[in-house]
Amino acid sequence: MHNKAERLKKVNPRIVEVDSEIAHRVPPGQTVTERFPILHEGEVPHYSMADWSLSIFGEAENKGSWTFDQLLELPQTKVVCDIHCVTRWSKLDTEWEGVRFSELLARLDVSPEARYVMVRADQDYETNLPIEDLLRDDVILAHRYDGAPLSDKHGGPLRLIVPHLYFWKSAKWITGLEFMKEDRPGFWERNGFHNYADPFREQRFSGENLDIPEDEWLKKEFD
Ligand SMILES: Nc1nc2c(c(=O)[nH]1)N[C@H]1C(S)=C(S)[C@@H](COP(=O)(O)O)O[C@H]1N2
Ligand SMILES: [Mo]
Repeated sequence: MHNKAERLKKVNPRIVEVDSEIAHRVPPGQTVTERFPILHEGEVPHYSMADWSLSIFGEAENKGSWTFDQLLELPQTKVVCDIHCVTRWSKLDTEWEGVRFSELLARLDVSPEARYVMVRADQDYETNLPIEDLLRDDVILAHRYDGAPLSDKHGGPLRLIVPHLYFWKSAKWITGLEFMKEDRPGFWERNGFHNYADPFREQRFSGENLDIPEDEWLKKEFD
């Protein structure tokens, strides 16, 4: 671990060696960075807020859509959490603000038979999660990061934050929530990644390990 951090530090001076008291917060195989990598499929979308909405599909009585202002009228929550990307970077103590998924769910009258959600997002991105996981207190639809409106690159105007799973489950640029009785794999889940994605159990892949070099994320864009 020490050697790996030393090696990566030569490439990127802002890799952090964590104190032993907080080492338990870093999942196996992860390196902590102070920077904020920017990772996604496709181009960064730009929206006109007058046209933007979040749509509800599937097993819910209250289908239809929510404007940004309607979401802002719901109770707002701040979450400070660690995030872990499957490409092996983690970032500690990130601060987000938005609406708890549970607050929105309470207003949707979802069928008791619905147990999964497909989170739909731009650009042609989707990811699946059990509703049970989304009901945790620290799962939010975030529109602010680090005290400022969420930037386009990091998923603005609205992204999901699911701290306890690998960060690909935290879809940026969300456009809809589909409530489902049966589970169905999302974009990365169809492409070799684990269906559930617990970083502390290193649930990176569903079958054969995919060969992701440990420093691949260092070649991407950062804030
Ligand atoms: N819409 C969308 N959301 C996405 C992705 C994507 O490709 N498209 N990539 C995921 C992955 S793999 C990661 S690590 C995080 C990266 O978020 P960040 O760019 O804010 O660090 O977004 C996740 N959400
Ligand atoms: Mo990722």
